[in-house]
Amino acid sequence: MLDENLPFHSNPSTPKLVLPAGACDAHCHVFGPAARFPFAPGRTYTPVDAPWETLVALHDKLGLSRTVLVQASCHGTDNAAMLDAIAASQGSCRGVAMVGPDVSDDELARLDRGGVRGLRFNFVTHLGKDADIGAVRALAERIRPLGWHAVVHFDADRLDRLAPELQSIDLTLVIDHMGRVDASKGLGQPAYGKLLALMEDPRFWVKVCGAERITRAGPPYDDAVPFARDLVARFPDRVLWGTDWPHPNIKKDMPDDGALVDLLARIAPGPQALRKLLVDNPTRLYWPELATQG
Ligand code: 0GY
Repeated sequence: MLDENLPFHSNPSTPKLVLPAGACDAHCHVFGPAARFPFAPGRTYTPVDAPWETLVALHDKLGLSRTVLVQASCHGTDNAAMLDAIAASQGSCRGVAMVGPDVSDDELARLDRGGVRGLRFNFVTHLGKDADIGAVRALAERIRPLGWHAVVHFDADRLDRLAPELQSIDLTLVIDHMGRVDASKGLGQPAYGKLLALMEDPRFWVKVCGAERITRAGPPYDDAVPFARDLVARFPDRVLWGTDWPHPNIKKDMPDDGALVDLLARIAPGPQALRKLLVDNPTRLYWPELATQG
């Protein structure tokens, strides 16, 4: 049975935290509208329509001025909705695409011109079949000359198998949603230790969003926030954050995006940590032409 997603929060709060100029939502999605950008036939869920205009209005309210759209499995390898949004953004939006192993060089070049700066690979049970690691490795060779990176989205139970495979890939690798560790098991759990071990390798980055995904306690995510805070403290120059709007596959307690922004006061306390997380780090990865040296 195809899962129908819940609608996103209808009236998110205005955050109390004032974000730095140029703050970037480095993980969110546009979905559809289905009438214009149909969903993939082989998808495991049907999202709500989540168009670019709605995301822009949300970002205005939250104090975010730049965006990284991440292709989600419900659109498969058809990146059209994302490319359309990037084109409308006048340079304030970049993207992470999904492609098949047989993607042509011309298509990669077209995606690059369209603002794509990375490829995403899923290793998540509820999203269907895992990406083929051989294909990931082959694509890594092809996208390195473009200056792209790979975003890897995995369930924490894949870490034992995946860690050595990912370590053998010569590319910057960004881990989604804090490696989807189970927050209720605490910072001392083996899976989190394995994530930290991966992060010791400077090629790895991690997104410290996803508190609403790794929590078992629910809002205000007191079990999950310590993981994000710990990662920011340990690896201040290789962390990213995003809203994950419109929150695909969240089954209850649809997040208030304003409250997610306010969590940043606990995740990245102090202006320097916040600026690295929201401005400097996403600039280096997605707008390298604007990054200052040193
Ligand atoms: C996310 C998380 C999810 C969905 C996808 O590709 C996807 O469909 O990533 C999820 O279901 O956990 O990053 O948006």
